[in-house]
Amino acid sequence: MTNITGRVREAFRGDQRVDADALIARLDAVRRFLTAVDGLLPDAELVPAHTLVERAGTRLALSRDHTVVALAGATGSGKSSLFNALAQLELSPVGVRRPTTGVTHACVWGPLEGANRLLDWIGVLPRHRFVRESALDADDETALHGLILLDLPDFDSVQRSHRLEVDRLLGLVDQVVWVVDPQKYADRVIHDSYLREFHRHRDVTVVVLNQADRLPPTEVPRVLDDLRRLLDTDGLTGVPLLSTTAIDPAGMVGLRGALERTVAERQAALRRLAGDVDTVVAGLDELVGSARPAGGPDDSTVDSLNRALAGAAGVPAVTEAVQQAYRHRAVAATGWPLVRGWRRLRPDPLRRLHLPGPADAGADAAESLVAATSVPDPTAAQRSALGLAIRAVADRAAADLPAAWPGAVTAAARSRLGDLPDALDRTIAGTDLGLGRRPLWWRVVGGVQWLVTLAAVVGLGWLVLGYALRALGLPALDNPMVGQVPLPTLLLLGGLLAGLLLSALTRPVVRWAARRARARAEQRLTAKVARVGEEYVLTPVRVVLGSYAQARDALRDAARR
Ligand SMILES: Nc1nc2c(ncn2[C@@H]2O[C@H](COP(=O)(O)OP(=O)(O)OP(=O)(O)O)[C@@H](O)[C@H]2O)c(=O)[nH]1
Ligand SMILES: [Mg+2]
Repeated sequence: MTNITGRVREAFRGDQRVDADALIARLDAVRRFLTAVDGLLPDAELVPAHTLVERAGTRLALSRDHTVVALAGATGSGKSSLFNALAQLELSPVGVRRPTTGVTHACVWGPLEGANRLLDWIGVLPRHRFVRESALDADDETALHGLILLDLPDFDSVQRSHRLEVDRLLGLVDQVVWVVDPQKYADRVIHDSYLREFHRHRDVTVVVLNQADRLPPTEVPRVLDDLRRLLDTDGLTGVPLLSTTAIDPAGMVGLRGALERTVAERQAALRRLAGDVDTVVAGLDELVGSARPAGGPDDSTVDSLNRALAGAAGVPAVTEAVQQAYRHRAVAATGWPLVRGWRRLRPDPLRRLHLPGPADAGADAAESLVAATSVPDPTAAQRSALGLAIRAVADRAAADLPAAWPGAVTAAARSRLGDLPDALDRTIAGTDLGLGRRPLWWRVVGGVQWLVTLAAVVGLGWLVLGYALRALGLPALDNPMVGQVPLPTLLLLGGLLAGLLLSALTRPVVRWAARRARARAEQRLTAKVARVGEEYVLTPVRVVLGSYAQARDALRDAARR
């Protein structure tokens, strides 16, 4: 599985500009991703993406003319001193007692009004907001107009509340100036817990080695080299690294210049959010794969599902009943008339299953049937076969998906399991089993049976009459002869014989036609049951696969710088 964000990391942009529209499109893509996976993936994994979408939307809606820069670092590194030196006012207390700064202070260059909503959102209390705008030095400070500088508490604080405040603010500001001092610049806390975490925000990261005056001048380049090496290990190659001296205006020139450039570019907010999108996309990367998955399970898995559904729906029992019912009805219609009457006394096999009998047959009439059939409930074996077939559908459909998805696919495949028995039963009840019309040949054979029976009865009557007349000594009937056989005898024996012969000849035809009726019913039922499988099992699975494809495309778009 290739890494979508790998491309982002390779294509580090340095000072490349971030286009606001492109950023908004990437954020929209993250939003699309979240919509696509809603309810399918664990919420916990999506928290950073939700937070980003929410934060970015707010930040972009607030002033884009302001750049929020935070001074962050360990206690005593000189954040407040730098803050005051840049403001050229004693705004944030600098002390010897550690930690000194407990709440964030803000200094706004330019009018406060525009920045207030931004500071409300960031959460800097009004009494800790200051304005760096005076008529006297207005020109000197013009280059910093639009800057909102924050003096943060210490992130390595013994006070838990300080750390929480720092972590919260680091998620909101546009740029971070990490302040380190010669004693603690190699401290593990700053590198492991903070700088390394910010490697996707390289283009909004500045590192300053403050208190440079405390080092012999020849030592400064060596310490800077050492710090650069550590930053490279942190993944922060190429970030601006400066030395500063807060107590000397000359030692502030580099940092001031860097801030002026940041303010002039008005890119920090966009770059920060672009870095956030990179981070979020990288975190979501393992939730999507590289290959586009197939649209659903393969044909043979679907066939197995349909077979299992047919078994659970009682299709074999119904088709068996169709075959029997065909024979029953065919014999009742074409058999020897005496046998027919006896046949009719026996119940119709389809009626026993509460399926359409001869009178109410026909697809339209049957389609409206909602009442349950009496098709036997699925056996434990049929139920477990269905369970396995559904599982196989989910497994095959999710075969190419990353680890987070098979669970959602399986849940979708089983989501309507509870509705399946009723749906299958309604489908069976609503299927035209093909026994609605009485075939013409039944009527022809039935008619012939009546005729030959009639002939036999006439022959019998004739003979009985002849005997009776003879017994009474009356003149005998004149029996016409057919060849050597008298006509009444021929009618009786011929009629009986023809009837039996016709029955004997019809029987194999009925059996053959019953098998055909069964095959036809089986075909119809299987097709209808397959539709139930499509609606209740395959469609929910395809919906999840569709969501996956959308999520994957969306994340791809979000990764594209
Ligand atoms: N020599 C020298 N001392 C400095 C410099 N910057 C700060 N200091 C001193 O270092 C100490 C700490 O400075 P602060 O500005 O309070 O440090 P901080 O980072 O704000 O500390 P917290 O608010 O506790 O997080 C103070 O005594 C400052 O006077 C510098 O550049 N050179
Ligand atoms: Mg401070």
